Amino acid sequence: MSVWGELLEKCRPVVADAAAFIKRELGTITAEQIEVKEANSLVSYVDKKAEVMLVEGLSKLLPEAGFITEEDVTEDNPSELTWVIDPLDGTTNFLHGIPFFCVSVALRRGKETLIGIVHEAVRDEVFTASIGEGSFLGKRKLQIKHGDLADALIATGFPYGSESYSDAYVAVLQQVMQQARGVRRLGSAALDLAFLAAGRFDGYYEYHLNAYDIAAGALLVTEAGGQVRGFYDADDWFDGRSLIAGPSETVAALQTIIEQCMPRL
Ligand code: LIP
Repeated sequence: MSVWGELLEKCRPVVADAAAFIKRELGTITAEQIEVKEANSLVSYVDKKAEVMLVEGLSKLLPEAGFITEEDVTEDNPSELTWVIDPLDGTTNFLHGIPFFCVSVALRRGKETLIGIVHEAVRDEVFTASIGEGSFLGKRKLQIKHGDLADALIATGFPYGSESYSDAYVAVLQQVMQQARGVRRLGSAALDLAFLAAGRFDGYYEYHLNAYDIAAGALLVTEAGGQVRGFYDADDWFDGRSLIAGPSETVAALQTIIEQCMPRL
C-alpha cells in the first residue's frame, strides 16, 4: 500500500464521524436554521459543523496541507497538498429529509488527485480511491461498466441560477432522454460519480459545478477505469465548472450531444 493508501485509511474515521453527525441531525433542522447562500443554494449549521470536524481532523493528519472547502469555515489556502472538501453534498436533499447525501473529501497535489472518499451518510456506503490503487466500495474493487448509450442509465443535475443557458441545457437533456435508456437526477454530484464508479450509472454530466462537488468522485471514476473531462476542454473538469464522466465511449457520445445542443457559451 502506498503512503496515500495509508493516509486514506487514517482519513476514514474522520470522515465517518462527520457523516454520523450529519445523519443524527437529519429531520431536525427548522426553517429558521436554513440560510440561503445564492439562488436556491442552501446551508445550515450542519454543513458548517461537519466542515469544522473535517478540517480539524484532517489538519492533524497532514498539518502542511491547505484547504479548499464549500462553507469557508477556514480560509481557502491551496498549497502543494490541498484537501478539497464538501462536508455535505446533497444539502437540499438533506434539508428536505431526502435520505441521499454524503461527505466528500479529496487530497490534491497540483493537478493530480491522490485520495478520494465519498461517504454516503444514511446507508454508510463508503467509496474510496487512492491514486494507482483502484476504487472500492467497502472492500469490493470497482470496475466501470462499458456499453452503448442506448443501454445507458445517465445521471445529471440541474444547476442553480441557470437562466442564461437553461434552454441549451434542456436541449441536451432532451437528446439524452431520447438516446439513452434513462436519466436520473438524484441531487448529489459526489454520489452520482460514486454510483458511476460502482456500475450503478453508466454516465454522468453536469454544468455549473464546484471543484469540491466532484474532486473525490472524479478519482473514484478514473481509478475504476473511467474517464472524466470538461464539457469543452478535456483537462478543464476541476476548475471549469463542467464535467462529463463515464466509460470513454459514453463520454464521447455525451460530448457530441453537448457540442451540438450547447455550444461553448
Ligand atoms: C449540489 C450538487 C448537485 C448539484 C447541485 C449542488 P450541494 O451540491 O451535488 O449535483 O446539482 O446544484 O451543487 O449544494 O448539495 O453541496
